[in-house]
Amino acid sequence: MAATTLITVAPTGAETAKSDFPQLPTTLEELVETALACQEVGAGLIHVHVRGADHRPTLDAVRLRDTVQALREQTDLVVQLSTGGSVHDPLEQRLTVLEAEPDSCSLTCGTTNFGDDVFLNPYPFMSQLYTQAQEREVVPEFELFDLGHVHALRRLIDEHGLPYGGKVHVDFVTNVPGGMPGTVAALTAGLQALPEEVTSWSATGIGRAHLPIAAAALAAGGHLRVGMEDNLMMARGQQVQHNRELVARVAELATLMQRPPMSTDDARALLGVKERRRR
Ligand code: KMH
Ligand code: ZN
Repeated sequence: MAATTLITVAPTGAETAKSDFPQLPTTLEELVETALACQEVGAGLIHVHVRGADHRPTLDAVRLRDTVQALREQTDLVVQLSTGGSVHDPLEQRLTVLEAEPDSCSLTCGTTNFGDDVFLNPYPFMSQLYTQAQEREVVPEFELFDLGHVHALRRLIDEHGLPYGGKVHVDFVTNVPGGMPGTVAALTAGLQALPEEVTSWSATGIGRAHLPIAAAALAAGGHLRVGMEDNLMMARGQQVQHNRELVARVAELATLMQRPPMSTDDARALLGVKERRRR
């Protein structure tokens, strides 16, 4: 079991509207402030969805590049861009995210129902994203929403070999309406099916599954993802005011479990990311 815990913060996502939740960080200034505050309390990696001037999700190339650059210059966090985008983003445009040269990118291992929408990830798209990430020396994080996604990861590794950096890090995204439930049983089934090439794993629970999945992941030796992308409530009737609160809460839990937050240097080594910082 890892002696320390990688805490990923997913501060924004693509689903919540700024008008509904004004404390959601959507501008670059808010994102950098959030990243620094989360780093301060134990985050090692930031999973980023970029918003436009209208606060809506965008895959605009300039904004993506500026965001990566600002986070890289002003924080020590591993910078991961979402290639999932929003359910409305075309596959072709989702591939262009890699041009912004993030340290890491998400790679969802299959199509899934997503509430009333469909989050589309056909195998040829996954395969293209995998090989382009290898070529561009970007480390993928495999997002697993369902048991079938674990099986698809096996196929990707068999067909294309290991990702850039030689590590295989996966993240179980549980409790999406349409994906695996946020239960210990589902998480355990996923863990038992992981390919032996997997070197580390984390988990998140959407909404009410947030805390139970964090506790289960810590107990099972995994790492954690939290953030407003996944959960907007600290408790019933108590909204999250800042992503820092979610990171600080699980950092405390991890410390209590004698697996305190991992340093950003250790996070880089764990994931095998390329050194792109100019310092
Ligand atoms: N916004 C979801 C449709 C990812 O970032 O790669 C997809 C998502 C996964 O959030
Ligand atoms: Zn995401």
